[in-house]
Amino acid sequence: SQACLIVTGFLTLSFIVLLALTSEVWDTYKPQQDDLFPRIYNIEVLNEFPHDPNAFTQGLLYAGNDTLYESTGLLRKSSVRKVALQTGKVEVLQKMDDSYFGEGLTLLDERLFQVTWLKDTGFIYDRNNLSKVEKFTHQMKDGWGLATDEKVLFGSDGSSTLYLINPQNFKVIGKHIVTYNGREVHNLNELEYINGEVWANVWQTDCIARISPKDGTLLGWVLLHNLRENLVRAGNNGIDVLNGIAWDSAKKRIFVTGKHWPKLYEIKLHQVN
Ligand code: DDQ
Ligand code: CA
Repeated sequence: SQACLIVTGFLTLSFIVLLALTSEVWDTYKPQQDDLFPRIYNIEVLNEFPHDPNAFTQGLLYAGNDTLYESTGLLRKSSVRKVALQTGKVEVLQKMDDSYFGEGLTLLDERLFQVTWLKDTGFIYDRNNLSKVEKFTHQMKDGWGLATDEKVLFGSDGSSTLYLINPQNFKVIGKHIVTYNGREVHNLNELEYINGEVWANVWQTDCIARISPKDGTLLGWVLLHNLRENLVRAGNNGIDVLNGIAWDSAKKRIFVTGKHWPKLYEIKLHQVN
């Protein structure tokens, strides 16, 4: 009948209009190149090494020659250490004054720079004997992470801000707020400068954020939950969070550990997306 024809015609027309609209919507929202960021990585363990389970790791770096430097926290237990990678043995230990809580650590011009928790005081140590050579004051809200590209210091204070700091006078020369999906990434903690990026442990997560030091763009997320989960499954119930990233630029090795972790891992990344 005629009514039937009209209904069929209307339905066909609606369908065509809907199709056109959908494809237009798709054109607008289909993934763009930028949506490939951030990249997501999981990890493979290439090697594991012993790590002092008494170390409440707050700063970690690799200094060549299978040698790591580590800053540890907790009141009355804070320290700076020179550690042998292969054995985990602490070769030189500098205990901090009882009132200081050791945090981020980095090596620049043969000197170790360290910041401390809940204070704006930092210390500089001689890399060989770990003797304290200087004390400084910084302008961050707190002292959490520290790293360097050998020109500036990168700092974190537990907020979403990545600081660029002049290593001569400790003035803040730049600041970037790190965001992901429009939200600030808070709790930026231990840092490492790796191949033009700043990597940051995000406190109380098993994730490392890969950040552009140019503008704070979040370039990627590294997912490391397996490490802590496997340690707990193996009976290490007292361990705290993942914390501590070190980079061997010569051999391109990435090391990670955690607070009170009995192991330190060399890892390799695999991109997931
Ligand atoms: N920070 O690394 C996130 C900057 C500080 C961690 C402070 C953890 C305090 C633990 C206190 C435990 C007392 C037994
Ligand atoms: Ca580090």
